[in-house]
Amino acid sequence: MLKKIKTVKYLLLLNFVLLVGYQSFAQEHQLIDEKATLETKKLYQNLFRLLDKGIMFGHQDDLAYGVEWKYQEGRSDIYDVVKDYPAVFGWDLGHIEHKSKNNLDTVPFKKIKGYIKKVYDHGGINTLSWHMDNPMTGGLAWDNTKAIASVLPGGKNNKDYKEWLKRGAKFIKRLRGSDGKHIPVLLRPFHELNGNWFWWGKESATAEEYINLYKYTVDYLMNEQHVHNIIYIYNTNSFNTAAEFTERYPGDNYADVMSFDNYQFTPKNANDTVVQASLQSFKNQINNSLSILDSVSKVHRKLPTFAETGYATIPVSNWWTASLWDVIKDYKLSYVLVWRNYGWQEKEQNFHYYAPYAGHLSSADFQKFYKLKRTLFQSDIANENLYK
Ligand code: BMA
Repeated sequence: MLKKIKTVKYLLLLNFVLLVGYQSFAQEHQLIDEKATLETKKLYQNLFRLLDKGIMFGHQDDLAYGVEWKYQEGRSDIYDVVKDYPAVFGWDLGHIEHKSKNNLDTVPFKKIKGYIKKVYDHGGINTLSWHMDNPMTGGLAWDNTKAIASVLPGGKNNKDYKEWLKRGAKFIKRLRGSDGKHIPVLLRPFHELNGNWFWWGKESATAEEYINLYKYTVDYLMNEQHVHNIIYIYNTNSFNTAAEFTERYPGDNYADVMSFDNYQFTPKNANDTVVQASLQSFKNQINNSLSILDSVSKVHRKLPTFAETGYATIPVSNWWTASLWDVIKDYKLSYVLVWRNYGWQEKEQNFHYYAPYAGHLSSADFQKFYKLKRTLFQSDIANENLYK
């Protein structure tokens, strides 16, 4: 009798242990790359954890240059305004496919590598986009001549395309922190997929072609080039419905993060009424997109993020708190990233920047944005041990 009770007790305990074990396993967020490095897996888990804490702020090319300066050690337009760095840093791989020394925006890859290391050493996050040239014509990414069929197996550019991917893979694999570990990066291949401006865009590819390109690329990086420090981001441009957002989704085995890009625009010399209307329509649009992203990413158990946004030259002084924050604050988002602070563009005869710099008309409001409890900058995440 006693023996029987002991066996029952033992079985109950075993059941309990298995159940708890299973639950914690089920709660783990699995990367698509089963062989991802430990640091990459940890980062992914921690990014989900941070959703409860707030939204990280990101800036493209932040450490490389800003409005009216270039390559000054430790400088950042964001730092100049709030005495803190962004939490997320974006970099672009465009032209790595040609083994170029510099990326498409003339930033040396050697420098990018150094910045990525610095960010990682300080506990920050790096994300990569890749404005890859058109493999059919050799033109820029914006040359939307059809090209996808030519790079897939059987196509005449398949061999060259594999070589291009190999060059990107080499760069990513060689990213190491001071601790000697491979630095995990969030890669956003073939971004703004439903726009019509890139050769992988909606105008130049069927949904099937896009999905094949995306899958082929991920498989090649992961299984042929053995790159295991990548978290993959699925990224659209603006959309209105969930069906539109997921039309070209490659599937749960091919993306870790779901995201979109969406900017605010106002026509040149717009009067106040036009500006106000555009602020409102931006908010409505983003609100709708975020609520779709929120529910779709939950269903697919993927990390939601707002991969690119901004308002060129930020001509509205309270844009950060009254427009951007006001619309994103109600959502759980990993980060929001604004595009690069290039400065004066000679050819276009206009300024090109999306973050404030010291003395900019929106910098006081950006300081307010910085002080909000749920906006996260480098100092907020440095102690979060995101890679452990
Ligand atoms: C665009 C602009 C371009 C740049 C490209 C890739 O939005 O900033 O000047 O070449 O991104 O960074």
